[in-house]
Amino acid sequence: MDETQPTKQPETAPESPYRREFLWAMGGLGAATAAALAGWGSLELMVPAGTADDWHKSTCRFCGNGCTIRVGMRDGAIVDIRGHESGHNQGVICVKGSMLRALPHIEGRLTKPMIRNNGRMVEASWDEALDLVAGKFKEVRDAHGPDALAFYGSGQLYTEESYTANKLFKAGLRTNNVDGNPRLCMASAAAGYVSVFGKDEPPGSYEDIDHADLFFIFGANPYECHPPLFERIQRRKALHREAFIICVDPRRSETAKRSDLHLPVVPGTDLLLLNAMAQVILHDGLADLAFIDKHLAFQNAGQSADLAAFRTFLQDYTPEKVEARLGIGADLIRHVAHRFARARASMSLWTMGVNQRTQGTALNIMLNTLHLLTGQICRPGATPFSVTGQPNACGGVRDTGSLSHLLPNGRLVANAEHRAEVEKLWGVPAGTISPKPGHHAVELFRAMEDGRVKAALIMCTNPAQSMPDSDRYTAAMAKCFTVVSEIVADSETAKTASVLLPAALWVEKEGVLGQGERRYQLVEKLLDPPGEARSDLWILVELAKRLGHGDLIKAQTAAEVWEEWRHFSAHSYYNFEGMTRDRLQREPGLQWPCPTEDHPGTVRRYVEGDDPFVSAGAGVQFYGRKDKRAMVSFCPYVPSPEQRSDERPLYLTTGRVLEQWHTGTMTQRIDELRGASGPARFIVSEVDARQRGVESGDLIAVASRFGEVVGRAVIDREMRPGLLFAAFYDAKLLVNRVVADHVDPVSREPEYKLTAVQFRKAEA
Ligand SMILES: Nc1nc2c(c(=O)[nH]1)N[C@H]1C(S)=C(S)[C@@H](COP(=O)(O)OP(=O)(O)OC[C@H]3O[C@@H](n4cnc5c(=O)[nH]c(N)nc54)[C@H](O)[C@@H]3O)O[C@H]1N2
Ligand SMILES: Nc1nc2c(c(=O)[nH]1)N[C@H]1C(S)=C(S)[C@@H](COP(=O)(O)OP(=O)(O)OC[C@H]3O[C@@H](n4cnc5c(=O)[nH]c(N)nc54)[C@H](O)[C@@H]3O)O[C@H]1N2
Ligand code: SF4
Ligand SMILES: [Mo]
Repeated sequence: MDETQPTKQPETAPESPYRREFLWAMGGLGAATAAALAGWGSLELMVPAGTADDWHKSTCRFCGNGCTIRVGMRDGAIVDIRGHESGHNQGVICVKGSMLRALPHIEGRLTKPMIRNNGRMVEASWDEALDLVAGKFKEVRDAHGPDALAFYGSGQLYTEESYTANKLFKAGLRTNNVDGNPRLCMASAAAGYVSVFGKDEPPGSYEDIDHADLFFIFGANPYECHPPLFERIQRRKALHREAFIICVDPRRSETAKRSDLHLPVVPGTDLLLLNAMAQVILHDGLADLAFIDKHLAFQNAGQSADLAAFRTFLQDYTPEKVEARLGIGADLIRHVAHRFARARASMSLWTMGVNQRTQGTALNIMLNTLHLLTGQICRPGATPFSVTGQPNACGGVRDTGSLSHLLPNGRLVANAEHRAEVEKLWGVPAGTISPKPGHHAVELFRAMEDGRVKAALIMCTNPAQSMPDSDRYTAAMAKCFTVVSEIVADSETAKTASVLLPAALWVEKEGVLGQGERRYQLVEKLLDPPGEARSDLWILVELAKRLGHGDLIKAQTAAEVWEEWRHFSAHSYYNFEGMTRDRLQREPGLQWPCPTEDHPGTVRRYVEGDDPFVSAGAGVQFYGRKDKRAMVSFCPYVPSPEQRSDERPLYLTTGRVLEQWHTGTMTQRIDELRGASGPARFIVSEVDARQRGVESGDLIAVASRFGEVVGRAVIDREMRPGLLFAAFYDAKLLVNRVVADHVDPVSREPEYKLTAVQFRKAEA
């Protein structure tokens, strides 16, 4: 293993900081202002460049924006972080990225393996811990079969780690119970792309922002969640006056406040808007009929259909028929449909307001469909774009097929041909991979609850805090033999673990991250991990040996796994064989397809001259499906199972704030970030608060049919009545105890965005 020697690749120093760069580091111009207003210790960030002795190209480990950064080091420690000017993010990073220098030193790092003994965690050696885990896994498999085992991973593991875990469990232990937090996040986006294009991952790139005239931001809050993207949109607008930003969000989010038009839809109803826009586009002659004729196919409930049938289907969704339920007037719907279709280039950007819905797949299909109907696709600036949450949900999990129904590069567990291909590439006997898809995330925790799953390896995720209906699933984990690989000793999940394994984080290990625009970037090792912490790859390799699968998991270092995986990809449309380690070290990321070492990577997919898989003379070709057409499916609106009633007259919606990452295990331990966001609170409207005699700062009890939590309320004048918002970063609030766990029937992603609740003033 290359665990001991940092693989440093110094670069030249960045130019000295100037004001704009400082603002970039603050998370976009607007974010800088917000941070200043929030009393953010802004001087913290003004470490002048030059205090560092050497600089290293790296990648931020937080969000799916995947910012390329420079890490400044002195005397073996990280002293500075800057955005990399040659990166796709053009030097821009946000507050979380700029605080990465503090990450390795957060309090409470786990430095030794721990084993639960009579209810107490006691320190153990690696040999003791790994022998115990391997022994228990074998015992469970022998007594109950391989499907009593499971792996629950993360879009924050490196590609080499997810790939190895997937291979070990599916081809070694022979269970497809491999799932992870991308199921809670990107599953609906992936299901949408596969349904429409036959292949996952977006056709366009961030670069499209520089060409778009209309930004259709739908169920996303990039001002807080992807600040450099929103800054790029604002820059486009500053340079190009016609650019127009529409934001569709029931909440007046920070992004909505900065948009030209905010459509505050009734929570959970926005498929009505997309269907109505399609109706208007076809009715008012705004469709690109030549494009439709050449490139699209239609289906209704699995049966082949046509454009005429689609028009008829949409008759139920005229603006007049949807306006009352949607909460947006018919004229405004028409106006938006016309703007979308008529813009020179329209770009849609969407995230969890769309994916985390029981109609998440349908919403994704319709967002892609609006672009197809109008020909707003495969041109600079014209593209549907699902923005990704985690730094490696795309590269590490979707592309490697590390979900329970998938095999690498878009192949399916249930498809015999796909299994045979993968068995051949992995060099295992035919019939090794089980034909039965494993459990998706929610089902996996239910299987722990009722004993179908008896032992699980959980890596780089904190489901006790991030799963919906979290009390239920925390109890389920406590019943199971759970092995948790973590960087801190006291995450909510670590508290339930049978065995805790200390993990190296970010630049304490090496690996590839694949962000949201098909771009793969290398993170090189710059620091040694504390104590006995080891990389997740090392843990998987050592476990494989003890489970008798050392022959299968031959590649043991990140570089060796990457070589195997790069060649594997050549047998698919995900081909990135041209991304050698050497290129990834030199270049600030490459976008696949990238089949050869001299290929520059693909900015626009399905476009001739850019995408190497498009046939000569085709212009645009949706080659992902056999008929080489994109598929439009009819998507009837189905109301959410969570409906407001007299008993629970409000919706709780949940999400994120700028300075905090997910369950807060990292960002809550960095003073500047914790100070900036403060503790998590329930944001309530003035009307709802007054009705219940609640003032800002009061404790309230919020109850759903899943549970009750008590937390502080903050009245927000701009909050719509009937809606509450809370972020889930605070272990003292644990809002997911009340969040509903209904899933989308196709993607199996939970509907975090809608829970019917009541609240009342609570006593201290
Ligand atoms: N600061 C920060 N940034 C992050 C993360 C983080 O933890 N912190 N996490 C990363 C990850 S993994 C992810 S997945 C992304 C998430 O990024 P986003 O999806 O942008 O963020 P969320 O806050 O989850 O939700 C987005 C919006 O959905 C809206 N919404 C709720 N219900 C509905 C609805 O019915 N319709 C519509 N149209 N909108 C609705 C909410 O009001 C919210 O403003 O962020 C990534 N970036
Ligand atoms: N209410 C509500 N809940 C949600 C959502 C929502 O919008 N609302 N969003 C969902 C979404 S989109 C997502 S992506 C999930 C995220 O949910 P989680 O993945 O559970 O949240 P994280 O805090 O990112 O958990 C990562 C864990 O890995 C640890 N860690 C960090 N680096 C490493 C490493 O290198 N190795 C190992 N082994 N451990 C490491 C961290 O300390 C942390 O405990 O939350 C979901 N839950
Ligand atoms: S958190 Fe996201 S936006 Fe912020 S620096 Fe990191 S990758 Fe960039
Ligand atoms: Mo996510």
